[in-house]
Amino acid sequence: MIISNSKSKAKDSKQAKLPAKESFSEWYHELLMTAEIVDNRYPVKGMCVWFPFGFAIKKNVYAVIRELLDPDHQETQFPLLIPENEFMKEAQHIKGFEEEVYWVTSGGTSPLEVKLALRPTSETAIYPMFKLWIRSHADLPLRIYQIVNTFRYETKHTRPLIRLREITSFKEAHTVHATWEEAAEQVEVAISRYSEFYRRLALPFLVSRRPSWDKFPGADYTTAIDVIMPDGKTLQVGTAHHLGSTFAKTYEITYEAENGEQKLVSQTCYGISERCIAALISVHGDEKGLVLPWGVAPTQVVIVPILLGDKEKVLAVCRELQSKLSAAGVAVQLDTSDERPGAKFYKWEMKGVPIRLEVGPRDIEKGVVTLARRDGAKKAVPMEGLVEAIRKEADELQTALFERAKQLHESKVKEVASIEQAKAQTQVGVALVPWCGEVDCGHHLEEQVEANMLGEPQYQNFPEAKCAVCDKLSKGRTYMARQY
Ligand code: 5CA
Ligand code: ZN
Repeated sequence: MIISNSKSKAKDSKQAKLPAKESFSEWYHELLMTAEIVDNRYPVKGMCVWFPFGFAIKKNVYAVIRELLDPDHQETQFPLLIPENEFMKEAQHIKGFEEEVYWVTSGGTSPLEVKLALRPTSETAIYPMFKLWIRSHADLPLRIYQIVNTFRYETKHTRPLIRLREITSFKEAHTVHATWEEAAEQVEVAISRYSEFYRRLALPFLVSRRPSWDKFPGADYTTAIDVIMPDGKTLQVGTAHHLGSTFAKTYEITYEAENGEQKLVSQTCYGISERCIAALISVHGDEKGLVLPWGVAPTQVVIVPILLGDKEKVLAVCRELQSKLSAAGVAVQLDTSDERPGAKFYKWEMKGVPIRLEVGPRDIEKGVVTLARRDGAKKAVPMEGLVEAIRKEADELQTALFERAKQLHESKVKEVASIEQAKAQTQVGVALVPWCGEVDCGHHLEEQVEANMLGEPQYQNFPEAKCAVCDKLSKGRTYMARQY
């Protein structure tokens, strides 16, 4: 057991109390340490250490991403270092990342002839290779992804999992297509895979098209997924970019079409980072700690023996349950440590374990166990058919978590008509603002509302309304929020 901070010395006997979730920032930082997700004390700003327990959650979460991408993407790995000449080829891209790049300038005591960039993202590492790999239409579409660390010298306030200088778990997918339209379809596919991913985490989200001034450097357009955090600020937890042929031109990525013509490819890229874990723990967690959906919990069921009366008998029954569940593929732990049951409850609640089974002499007499779900539901369940009962509870927990999160999400999004209303609403959540789509009106909105434009909601239609700035009638809307 890792001692994560000075307070945890006392946590054996008492409930490790987190700050109220209303003080979200304090709650978040305490939770990361007390539940042993990441340790922010590493002596380089913006770089965190995964505790083994946090890493176990991350492994499960990224297994879901892999499961969703693997049917039609190939996982791969490119080098971390990018030669300056390759990095400096694409002007728009340089402009976007110039201030964020770490450079390697020497090998030992010898200055390098060509400086090497630590990838802030890997377009400029991957696309020179795509030029070599792609010859003809038969090589398309090409879809690859890698899960790697990337480095960004962020100048805004850094935060564990949210704004890092070393992003440890950057999942970046890069696809290549024969036409612009096919690439546009791929962006939709990316968004639907990400949507499924966040549904698996029981997280509601917004999908919007970023305004032109906030798109990815070098992209034709950017579609983004945002989660509303408990304090009403939004966290961008995934983006899909249509790159058009911008990089294809720069890196000369062409293919021979069926008629023998050489054509430029169209490309997309889409990414997710450990921000998904920040969203997961922030939305579902409570003052007792983490609340994890069944599918990503390192421990899905914990068995706590209530050692009264015939202790050996109780333990024997617990062990039998443990092996039964384990054989059914459930990640189960039997807690035989010598803490009191109450202390064990607190400990496993902090770890977000979805289901706790309490087994005591009286339960055994009745042929039941006491099942407590992390969202509070508690009941006696017959030992006969326990595996099925647990699966049903796991499904119900998933639904309950999603419903609770959805209610909160919906309560934080409000349609407004004016700049004043937008300003008030973005203090507590997300404002849906009528916007004619003009760039000038957009900039005016951001300045006057003092919040960011997330952009146009996707897959929704709205009736005509007056633009909050110029009064022009249009069906256009934009989400506005204070962003992490
Ligand atoms: N090459 C593209 C697609 S892979 C790209 O780099 N897109 S990005 O810049 O939008 O990054 C992808 C996602 O990574 C973002 O949507 C955001 O969720 C996450 N991200 C970006 N910067 C950071 C950071 N400093 N710390 C943690 N996550 C980050
Ligand atoms: Zn307008």
